[in-house]
Amino acid sequence: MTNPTGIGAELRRKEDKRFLTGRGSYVTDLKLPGMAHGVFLRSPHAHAKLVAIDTAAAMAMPGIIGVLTGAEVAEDGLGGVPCAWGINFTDGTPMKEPAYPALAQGKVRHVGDAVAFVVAETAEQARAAAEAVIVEYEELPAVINAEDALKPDAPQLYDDVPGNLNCDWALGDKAAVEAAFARAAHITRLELTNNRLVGNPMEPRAAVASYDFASEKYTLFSTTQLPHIIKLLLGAFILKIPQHRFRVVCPDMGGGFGVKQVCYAEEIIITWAAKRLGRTIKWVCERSEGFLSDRHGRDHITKAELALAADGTFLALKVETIANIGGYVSTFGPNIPTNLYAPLLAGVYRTPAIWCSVKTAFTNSVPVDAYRGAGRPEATFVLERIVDVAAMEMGIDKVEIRRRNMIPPDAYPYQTPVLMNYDSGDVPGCLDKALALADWDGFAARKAESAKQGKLRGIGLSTYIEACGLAPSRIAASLGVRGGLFESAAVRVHPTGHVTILIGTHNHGQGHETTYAQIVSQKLGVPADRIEVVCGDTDRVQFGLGTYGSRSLAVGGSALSKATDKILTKCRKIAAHMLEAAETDIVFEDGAFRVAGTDRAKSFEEICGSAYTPVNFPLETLEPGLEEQSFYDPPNFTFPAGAHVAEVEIDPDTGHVQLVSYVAVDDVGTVINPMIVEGQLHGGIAQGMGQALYEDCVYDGSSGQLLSGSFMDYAMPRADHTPKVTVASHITKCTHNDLGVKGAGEVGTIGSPSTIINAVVDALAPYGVKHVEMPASPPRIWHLINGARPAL
Ligand code: MCN
Repeated sequence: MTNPTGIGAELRRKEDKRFLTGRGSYVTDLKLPGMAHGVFLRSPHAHAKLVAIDTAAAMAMPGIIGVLTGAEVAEDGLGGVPCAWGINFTDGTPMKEPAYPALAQGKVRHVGDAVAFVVAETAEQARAAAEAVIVEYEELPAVINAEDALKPDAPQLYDDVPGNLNCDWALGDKAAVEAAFARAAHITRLELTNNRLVGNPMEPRAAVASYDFASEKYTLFSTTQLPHIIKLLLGAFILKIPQHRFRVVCPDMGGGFGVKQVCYAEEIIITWAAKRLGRTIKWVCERSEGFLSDRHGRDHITKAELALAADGTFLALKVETIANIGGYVSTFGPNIPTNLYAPLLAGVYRTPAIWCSVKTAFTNSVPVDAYRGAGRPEATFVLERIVDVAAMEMGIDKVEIRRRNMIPPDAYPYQTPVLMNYDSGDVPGCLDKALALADWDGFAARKAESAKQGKLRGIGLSTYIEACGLAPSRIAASLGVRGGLFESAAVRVHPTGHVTILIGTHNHGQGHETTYAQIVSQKLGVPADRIEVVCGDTDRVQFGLGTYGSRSLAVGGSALSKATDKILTKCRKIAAHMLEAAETDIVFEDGAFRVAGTDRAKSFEEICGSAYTPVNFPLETLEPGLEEQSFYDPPNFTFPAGAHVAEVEIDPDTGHVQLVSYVAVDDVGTVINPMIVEGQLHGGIAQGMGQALYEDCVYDGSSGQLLSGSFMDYAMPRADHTPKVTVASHITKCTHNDLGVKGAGEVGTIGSPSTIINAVVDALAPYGVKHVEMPASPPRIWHLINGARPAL
């Protein structure tokens, strides 16, 4: 019998009822007794010496409770903002990791760097007092562009980081690549930039912190994707307090997109200040403040070369990237353009030799960290762009060149030359489906139709593969993760048969309350509306490493599956005892435990009730209660993959690009909820479209001022920019988790920028255009069409 709320059901999201009726509970909604309000005073300069800070006038302002600066931070020996994932130079020495004080000390290194925390009875009073803090700066020259930062005469951000070089990192076999280039029939060269982005989750960051002097316990409510990691990093390593005296809670959250997966200076300061000032404090980030202090994403400059045989077979790929990591090392910062980038440069192709070098550079800009896809969209962009250019240069059809080089389904498991061992996949199958759904062969007619309207039409194709489901601890540790990367889930079955799931991932838009309930519903036969999911509270959930890297289902869901199996095992024992049968004779079907081949059965609810009323139990062998947990560390990443096709129309008079259709065929393994996966795809593709066509984080190169610091200058994609998106599945199951699942949270963002830019370049083929930088904005396209230099 099919379970209407089990795996594969198109169940509407359980959590949406409270969101759509305004009953969500967000950090910003919190009003705690005696709560004061904090405001961060931020540097207006990109690079300056902090000469003096005078807080006397601010301390005399109405309602003021305290003004804290780097001096107090130093006085209390408070540790700096931590990095959880380090990288090494090619000679094995660790990256340069200068101190990142939570309030600036001695210097500021980007506009928006926090210099003081002002606390008052109301937010207005705190803002007014912050205006009264007098900071004397001595301005220094700034550097924003990562390539410039590495030049010999560039302004130096740190005395102990020569040449602003955080790390010079490499992966792959350079000698093999050079040998392949020496015998190549053709070499395609491409220089490209992956533009800097601002995440802009719907809900800006916020935090409320308190300290209870009786229990000596801190509580931090924060908009974070990883409450337990914050508890560990901030509690154990920065505040140096016992773990049981620190609770971190993230209730409902309006999106994260990677921006909220780091340990922020603001979280450190507000928690420390709550005790130091003896008050519960709330801080809510303004949208414009978020532009200057949320982690940014991407920002690469790359030179890529692809060596090919005369028939278009890929022989080797060489990639040299300079990645901007901003003014400080962020929690996962240097790891994104290295470990999450270079190992994905093989894509879905059998390129025998790959070498990638990455220089990570400090600049006077906001620190760069994860943004949806984190490293993998950048790799896909390099690869899928250079493949298109190679096809163009060699006169080979762009579908055909991909087919000739693709890993065939029977070659899995497939070991790439850059670390990854793909366990399963069928990208040629995805490609066939995508081309059919997009009516690839009918494009010429549509192009002719557009031409009649005076429009240029282009079609673009891209494949992708990504590594997600972050864990595996052992692989992650070998790549520099400072700690494990597993996940935990507990299943508590109540005497009535209702179920509570306690899980270490965090739901902030992905629909976990629904999909986790579906997994348990499938296994226990309990309808999903009798199952609740608890996450985001370190005092309630045993442990967890949070949500990022599309890991929640593959790692958290697998832990949940294992914990639920343990419940079933115990239920069988109870049923065997109650039915006076051997445990091996008990089968579980249609919601009841039955003695095989008989009509003697006990319903799931009866078993649950018995678990809590064990009067007749053999208590020496069977414990009362029904609660199990599992800590799951997978053996490998999961590798979602797919093929996407986009069509664009360009107005040659204005340079405006309209995305007119988009087809995505993805392999995310077993689909738990097709509607949720489709929603994840739609959101991810909209974000990729944002990067390809609209969004650009622009600094003034000399002053270091952020020019795109509001929604007036930073163009977010809107609903009316988005065409109908056709989503389809082509499934191969993950071979190493029980559910056969791969991640789905980032695939849309990974596959779409290259697909859309490939379509834009195709439309501009009559003008001999080989590459278009992102975003393909109207001025940039207009200048390309009109033969002038590309504008900003
Ligand atoms: N799913 C499924 N079947 C699959 C794969 C996934 O039904 N085969 C479901 C999952 O059960 C889950 C959702 O799809 O409900 C996404 O699952 P998963 O791929 O495990 O990704 P995570 O839940 O770990 O989410 C993280 C991912 C990332 S890294 C970013 S960034 C991102 C994203 O998800 N940020 C988001 N999607 C987002 N969606 C919203 N609304 N808001 C964000 O901030």
